[in-house]
Amino acid sequence: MFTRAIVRPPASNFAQGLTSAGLGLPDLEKALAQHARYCATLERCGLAVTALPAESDFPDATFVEDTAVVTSTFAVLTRPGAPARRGEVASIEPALAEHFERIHAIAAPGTLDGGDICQADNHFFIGISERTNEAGANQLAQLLTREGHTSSLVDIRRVPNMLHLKSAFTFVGDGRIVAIEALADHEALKNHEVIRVARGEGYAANLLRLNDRVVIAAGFPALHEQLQSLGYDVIALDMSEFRKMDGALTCLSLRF
Ligand code: CIR
Repeated sequence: MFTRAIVRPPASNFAQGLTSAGLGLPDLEKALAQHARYCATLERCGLAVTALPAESDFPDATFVEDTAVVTSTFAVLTRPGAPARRGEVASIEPALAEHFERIHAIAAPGTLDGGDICQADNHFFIGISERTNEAGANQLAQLLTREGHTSSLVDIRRVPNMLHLKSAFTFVGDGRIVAIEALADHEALKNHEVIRVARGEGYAANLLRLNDRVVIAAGFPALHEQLQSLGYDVIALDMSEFRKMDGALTCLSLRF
């Protein structure tokens, strides 16, 4: 059960963030409207939303997920792989301190982005990517063991155009992972039922299971129907402006 979320709206210089999408510049007003609908959806799913102030020193700071890994009992401050994003962690810490007594941190030379961490009940998949290195992944794995969780490492560095692990797969609950073709047969997923995302719908693999509902990006009818036919109550959200900055649904919040 998720009861809370932390978000941060995009700042006026959102378009100056990092991106490799090649989809053009985002429209700030549209992004703010999409962000507001995103927050309203979290509330509709039963989460109390804390919105931190926009942070114009860090144009990617709206992607709060990358700054921490949060669970129901503890949090881990990350050390983002992109040097330009490292300063985002400082202002997340006080927000987390209001809710968590135990806050761990990833230390140099480790780097880790929250987008590379996929929790599936008691198990955590840790992506090794352009942003999360082996040192960061191993630090998190050790912390998780101490906290009573299991984890496995998934190297995505050879999967083309994959910024983070959760761009490639996410947990939809009920023992199921929604994955792009390139990772659907990965050894690490052998204990899960894999829902394969159709070619051309890869962006939709990043979805959110929030209590009784599943939130997906709008415009991906095959996955939408597939999830509905499995009995999920699906909400679709237009994510166009965040996609232009390589962002997707999970990136915009920390949920616990
Ligand atoms: C970045 O390149 O860091 C941002 N423009 C996008 C981050 C997306 N975050 C995520 O998938 N968790």
